[in-house]
Amino acid sequence: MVRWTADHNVYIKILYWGMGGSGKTTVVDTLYRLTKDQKQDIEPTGNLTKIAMASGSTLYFDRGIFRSTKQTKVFYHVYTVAGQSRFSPLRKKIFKGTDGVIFVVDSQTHFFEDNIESLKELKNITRGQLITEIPLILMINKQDLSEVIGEEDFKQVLKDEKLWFEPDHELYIWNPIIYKTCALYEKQQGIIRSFSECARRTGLYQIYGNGKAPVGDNFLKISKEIPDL
Ligand SMILES: Nc1nc2c(ncn2[C@@H]2O[C@H](COP(=O)(O)OP(=O)(O)O)[C@@H](O)[C@H]2O)c(=O)[nH]1
Ligand SMILES: [Mg+2]
Repeated sequence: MVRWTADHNVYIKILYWGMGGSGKTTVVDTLYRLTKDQKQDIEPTGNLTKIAMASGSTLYFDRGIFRSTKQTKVFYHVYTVAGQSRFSPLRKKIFKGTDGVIFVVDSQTHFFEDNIESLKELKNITRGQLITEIPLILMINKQDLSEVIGEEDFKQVLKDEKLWFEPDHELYIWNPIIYKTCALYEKQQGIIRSFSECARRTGLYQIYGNGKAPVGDNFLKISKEIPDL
């Protein structure tokens, strides 16, 4: 839920979702380091909050707050969930109020089914809001490894889950973009791009769609002139 405060700041909540071990915490770490080191569209304000088990797995969640460097009143609250199945009730809580979801797939072929299970849980919690009210972006992560799936493989999953629209559908323009990524800092790929696209879409849903996916001729006409958020 996008919140406007009395000082006219805007808070947008973006959630990284995916099976345990897919790389969500690493993505946010790398996003933090990249935006702290160099001038980017967002910059971190404060440190990351991480609550982890001794093994390094996320126990509750991770959180970071980032601020748009172009629109300095826009802040992003970025969360990751703990992916293990026993944390399901907790994920439901963390999901509350989410404006945009970045689904992190572990691309290794042997995890294919686990990713689908995680997507089904997300779908269940969001009850039809994905894409229609909550923009969805995908990262097929760990592309630096061998034996990994490609965009087409996961596009088929989205189709099977009715999270993909054909060209004649008005929601076609909001089909999730599937980014090939590597979350490791040294080899990072697609980390900023995937975040920026999710952030951009959450902004457009608010400004032009009143919290829903903006559609129709009017939106298509103006969409060409929309500046970067
Ligand atoms: N090779 C490779 N390893 C990754 C990548 N992303 C994360 N990892 C590793 O996968 C493990 C789990 O990552 P983590 O971020 O804790 O996953 P989370 O459970 O989704 O938060 C860690 O050992 C990471 O270093 C990636 O893109 N490539
Ligand atoms: Mg984690």
